[in-house]
Parts: sequence; C-alpha cells; structure tokens
Amino acid sequence: QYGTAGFRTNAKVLDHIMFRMGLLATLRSKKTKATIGVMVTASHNPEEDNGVKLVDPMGEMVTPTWEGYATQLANAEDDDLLMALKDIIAKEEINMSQEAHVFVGRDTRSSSASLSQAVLEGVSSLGGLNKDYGLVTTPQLHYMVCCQNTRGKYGEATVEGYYKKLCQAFIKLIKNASNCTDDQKHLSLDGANGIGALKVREMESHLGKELQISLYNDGSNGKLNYQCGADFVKVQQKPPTGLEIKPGERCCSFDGDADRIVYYYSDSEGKFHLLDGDKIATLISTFIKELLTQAGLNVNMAVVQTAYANGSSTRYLEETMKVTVKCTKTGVKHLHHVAQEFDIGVYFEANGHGTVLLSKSVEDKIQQLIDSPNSDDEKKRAALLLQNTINVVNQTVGDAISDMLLIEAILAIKGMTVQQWDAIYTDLPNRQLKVKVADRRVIDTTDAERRALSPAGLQDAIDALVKKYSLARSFVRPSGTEDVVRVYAEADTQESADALAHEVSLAVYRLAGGVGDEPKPL
Ligand code: G16
Repeated sequence: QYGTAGFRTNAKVLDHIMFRMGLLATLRSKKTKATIGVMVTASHNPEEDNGVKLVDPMGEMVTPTWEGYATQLANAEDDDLLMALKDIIAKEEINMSQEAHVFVGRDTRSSSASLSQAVLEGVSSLGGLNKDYGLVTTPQLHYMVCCQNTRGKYGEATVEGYYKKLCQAFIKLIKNASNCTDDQKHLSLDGANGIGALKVREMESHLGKELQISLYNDGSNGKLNYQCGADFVKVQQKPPTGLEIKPGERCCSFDGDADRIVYYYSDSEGKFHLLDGDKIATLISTFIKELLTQAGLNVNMAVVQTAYANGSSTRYLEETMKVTVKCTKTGVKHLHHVAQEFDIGVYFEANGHGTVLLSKSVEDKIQQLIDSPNSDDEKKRAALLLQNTINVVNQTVGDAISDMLLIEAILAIKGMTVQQWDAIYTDLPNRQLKVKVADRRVIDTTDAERRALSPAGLQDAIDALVKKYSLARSFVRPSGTEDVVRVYAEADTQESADALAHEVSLAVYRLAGGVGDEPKPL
C-alpha cells in the first residue's frame, strides 16, 4: 500500500516498485501536462530499507486517487501490468502523445543509486524525459518540481538556486538582529549520517558568517539514522550519539532525508530538553502573528497539528495565543491540505515535519505595504520581515534546512535563547511505543486517528486505562512507514505516561493479534 509517505520496505524487494513508479510518474506528467517528481528514500527508516515518494506539480504530495493507482500498479502481477497501465490511461483519459517530464532524486542509502536507475528506466519505457538530480534532500526535489512548473516564479530549479534563495532571505532577516554574539550564531547539528549533512556542507558558503554550524553525524563513518537523527531524538527523548552536547547549547537533528528537524539542549544539571515540532510551530506562529499585528494586517491564520501534538501545545496555541488549531491524520499530505484553507497555515507534526503556507493574497498585501508611500516605518519593517520569512520558507513541504534557517533567524531577531523558547509552555510527559502485530490493518481509526474503531473492544480498553491517570490521553494507529502499530500516551508525570503507554501496548498486543513477546514495562 502507498502509505503515509509512499512505499517503504526492505530495499531488496523494491526494484519492480521503483520501475513501476517511473511508469506512473510518466502517466501523471502526461495527465497534468507538468513535471512530476520521484524521490527515492526511506527517510527515517533504517539503512536497509528504502522507499519512494511521488511529488505532484506544485511540489505537494501526490493526490489520493493516484496513491490508489500506485497501490494497484505495485501489486499487479507481471502479466497484468500492461492491463493495469491501460486501466489508468482509460480512467484518466490520458493522451499518450503528450510529452512527459519527471525529476528524480535520491538519498544517500547504498541501495538508492540502483533503485533510482529503475525509476529512470520506468520513465523512459513510456517515452518520458527525465532529469536526474542525483543526491538531494526530499524537500529540495519538491522545490525543484515547483520551480519548474511555475516557470521559475518560485525560484530557480537548481540546488544552487535553492541555496541562494533561502540564504539570501536568511541573511536579510538576520540583519534585523541587533547585538547577536558569535556564541548565539553557533548551532550544533546532527545530520543523521544522511543527505542533510551533505547538503548543509554545500550550503555553508552561502551563509557568510551569519550561522556557524558544527556538523556531527555527517555520514563520514556512522550509519544512517542509527542512534541519531530527528526520529531517534524525538522518540527516545535523548541526544543522538556522536554529537557533543555542551550544557545550555542549542542543538538540532535532521532525519534521513532532511524533511524533519527537532531542537534540544541539555541544562546545567545534565537534564535533556526537547523542542519538537509543536514548539517549532509555536515559535514560528508567534513570530508571524506579532509581525502581522505590527504591519496592521488582519488575516486568517491557523496552526495544523496531529494527534501526536502535546496537549500543552494545543492548549497554549488556543488559550494563550488565541489562534485556530486544526487536527488531521498523520502525514504531511493531510496537514498541508488543511493549512491551504487559511491565509496563513503553520503546520507541524510533533516529529518535526512541517512548514508554513502563505496565500497569494497575503503575499500581495505584504508587497502593497512595502510599496506604499503611506506605510509608516514600523509597518514597512514588519512587511519586509514577513517577505523575507516567506522567502526563507520552502512552502512545498516540510524542510529541515529551511526550518532551521527560519528558527535561527527568529531566535536571533527576538534575542531569545533556546531556554526562553523552551519555557513558552511545559510539555506534558509523554511516551511513544511500537507493537508488532500479525496484520496492522486490523486497526481502523477515526477522529483524526484519536479513536480506534476496530478491533472490537480496543477503544473501550484504552478509555478505561486513560481514566486511571491524571491529564491523560492515549491513542493507537497503524504506522504507514513501518510494519508496526504506534502507541502514544501522555499524562501528568513521566511514570504515568510510561505506565499508560505500556498498558495500552498490552491491550493492542492482546486484542489486535500481537506477535513475539508481550510488551514489557519500561
Ligand atoms: C513520514 C511522513 C510523516 C509521518 C511519518 C511517520 O515521515 O512524511 O508525515 O509523520 O512518516 O508516519 P507513520 O507514523 O505512519 O509511520 P518520513 O520523515 O519518514 O518521511
């Protein structure tokens, strides 16, 4: 099944899927008369896995109907492949004489080179033209597709063009930070031994001395995502191995294809503090809201989260910031579409995957303020800051590099330390676990994955367990990237969150066909 972010499994069994996704991307390109992207990556999954993400014309994730076609094509027997293709061509009324263009990118996994070759062969089999970007981050490929299809309006469809656009906007933003010391300009970065590390190295020369990055887990010897990277740090709630964490210093981690980022620091007593996607969404939306007020712009803004959002973050956004909060199913493809319904949509999953979307009408209003002779200095300054914020953001998809530049600029402009940012609100203690079951599809959910419809009795069991703890909440859902069921729990203390997560895991194991050993207490 085309899951949360495409197909993912052990790289050894993916050849035919890659070839077929090359075919499908070519059909999608003929249908849309636009360039389509195919990214070969398994992002946060272990090195042995691989996967593929399809990118639609504006740089967004491929549309759900075509996810269905992807699943059909992936599952067709070899002898039925031609028929499956003809079926899509007929249903979508595709003109096969239409030209097709496909952009292909890949991460640093050892299997990615040959798998991306299979994609390219799929493209040429249907007469499509390709551009192979080679090693790029997932968000860079999304960006290239959007630039190409907007004929350069969004930017130049080259990696160099991407660095120039983002870094120039970052440097303009940072000029508004008075008294920023060299210490404050320093950031320790864990590159997850992946593509993000390579690309940050490439980008560094564009940053001048405005951001000084100490890069760890740069792929020179460690294993991809192994005990490092954004997913490890978020789920384990501890620093990655391979990064020297000095008390009080700001650090961040990318994931394996650099579309997620989380921040953290360790205090003088050695306690680890995580600033995840929820804290990032809060920082960015606060900054934008303040600028909108200064610019005198009244626009409709929302923050989009998933069930994993910490209860404290949602409360802070709704009650203190008075901003609209929406909750969707996991997967940026869901968050992105809800965010598009607002003038400004800030969307972030707790795991650090997210970005900001701004409508054309907001961009126009900002431009008018900049151009107007009647705008006072404060309004003009706010409008310019908003414009550079727009330019530093990769609006096509969550992007660790772009998010990092925006966060660094915001902290510098606000003169805020990582500790002050962390203190905006206090996270409820939480725990995430995985349970292995025979078939994770037995779990069906509703209400943005916050309640389980099946198997029978599971939701009642979760409700009864949650009642035992204070400020508690828990839900389960089948992962769309790994063969596991995910369990999330939060409560007033870490002990309670851990106990609740374990008890809910046991309920999943017993009611949803757990395999292997029963989950043990933490
Ligand atoms: C992908 C998606 C994310 C999602 C994550 C986990 O991330 O892009 O939106 O949160 O998978 O999904 P699941 O819980 O269904 O396994 P990535 O960074 O691995 O591509």
